[in-house]
Amino acid sequence: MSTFVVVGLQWGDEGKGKITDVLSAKSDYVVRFQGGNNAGHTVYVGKDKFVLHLLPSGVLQCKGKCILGNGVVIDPKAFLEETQALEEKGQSTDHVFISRRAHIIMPYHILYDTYREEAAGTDKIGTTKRGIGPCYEDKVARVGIRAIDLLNPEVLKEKLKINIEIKNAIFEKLYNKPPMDFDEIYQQCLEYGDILKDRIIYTERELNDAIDEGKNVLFEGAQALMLDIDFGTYPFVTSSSPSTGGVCIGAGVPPNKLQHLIGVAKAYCTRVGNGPFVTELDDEVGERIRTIGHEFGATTGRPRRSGWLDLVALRHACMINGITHLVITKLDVLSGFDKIKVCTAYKTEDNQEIDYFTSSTTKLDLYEPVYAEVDGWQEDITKINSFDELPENAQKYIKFIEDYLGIEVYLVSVGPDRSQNIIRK
Ligand code: 2SA
Ligand code: GDP
Ligand code: MG
Repeated sequence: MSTFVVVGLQWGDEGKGKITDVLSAKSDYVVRFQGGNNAGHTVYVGKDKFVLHLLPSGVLQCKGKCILGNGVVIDPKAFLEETQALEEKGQSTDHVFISRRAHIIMPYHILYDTYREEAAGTDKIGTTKRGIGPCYEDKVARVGIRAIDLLNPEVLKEKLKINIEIKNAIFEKLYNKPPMDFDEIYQQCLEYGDILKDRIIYTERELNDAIDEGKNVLFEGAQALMLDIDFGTYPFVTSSSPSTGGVCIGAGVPPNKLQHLIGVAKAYCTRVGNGPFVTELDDEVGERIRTIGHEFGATTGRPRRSGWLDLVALRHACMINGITHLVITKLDVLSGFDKIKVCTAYKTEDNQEIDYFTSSTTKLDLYEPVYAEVDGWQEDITKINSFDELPENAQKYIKFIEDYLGIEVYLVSVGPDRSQNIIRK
């Protein structure tokens, strides 16, 4: 048995795509277990840039199968566009499959997401408007349409009719928007079913068998723990569980089969979308991090908010995920700073110092970061591939993180390319 789980530990965009790509060369399976095409995972192969949204980032390297598990929400249009774009670049996607239990993002989910965000004004979540939340809402409300339903015209017709009736009423009453046409959506879904029929398979049994047979299976998280529906900065979160625990629900693989729990964090923090961010820098330092780190949404192109590393939040993320292997990415972006700050505690509105992550989002907004300051380094570190060769202060920064979290950093990433990694011995 050889299983690996890669999850994000901050607010997404930690570089999970790159790490998954590197690890997936030896994988027999690469599996997404939550989220949908809200994700943006960037992988560089030489000068070629690939941004994966719905497909696993392992799709480029994995010689076995890539699976979108039951916990993923699938927009068939996005799926077809993404597979086609990869095929046009010479990358086969014949090895990509979808769980029969996965829920389908319908056009009304995207509209609902969009109308709701627009109507919320400044209170909006800042979603990617890909219909993710409304699709998960229908799943939990037990009215969702699953991949398997695309293959059964009668079942599909019945479910779609009810859904469209309800959504049309909501759109008209709440948002004064025109109704959607049942026939158009139904015909489109039948077409999707026809195109995708050979890719829609029974995945949980196959995955469990593969693990029992000792195959390498890699589970790839999208978004990150601070966007987790339960443990993130609710309600400014996504609608799934991007934690290691999410694998069990979103792929049908039990906890005792999950071995290497790899958490990915940036050497600083970013967040795209609204919600609390204690270490956010709204100044030239934040701008410098955003510029050097190219911090712009890989799906929407939105500028990412940026700030210093928040160890209080990171410890919370490591605890919930049970991280066994920590990866720190983008250390190269911090080269050139005289001093680097790192948040070790929060000062509450009544001047108390706390070092745990609170569940109250409104309180988080009032907290101030308590910083430790470490000396920076000036050298370009992008070509270094052994820890001992890193500037002494860069080593000290990594060790500071390890000491605070009590977890060893096993990989430091110093550039976007597959080869720019320092693996600790
Ligand atoms: P949604 O669309 O319902 O999942 O949005 C809810 C919140 O989750 C955040 N979210 C993300 N945060 C970071 N990266 C994501 N993927 C793209 C990327 C985002 C982009 O890789 O850059 O391009 O803008 C992602 N997906 C969802 C979202 O910002 C909301 O805060
Ligand atoms: P993901 O959503 O976690 O997969 O991350 P994204 O792909 O959205 O954003 C991470 C960005 O940082 C991408 O453009 C990567 O190519 C890039 N990247 C990943 N690791 C490193 C690194 O160590 N250094 C630098 N400079 N860029 C990196
Ligand atoms: Mg991303």
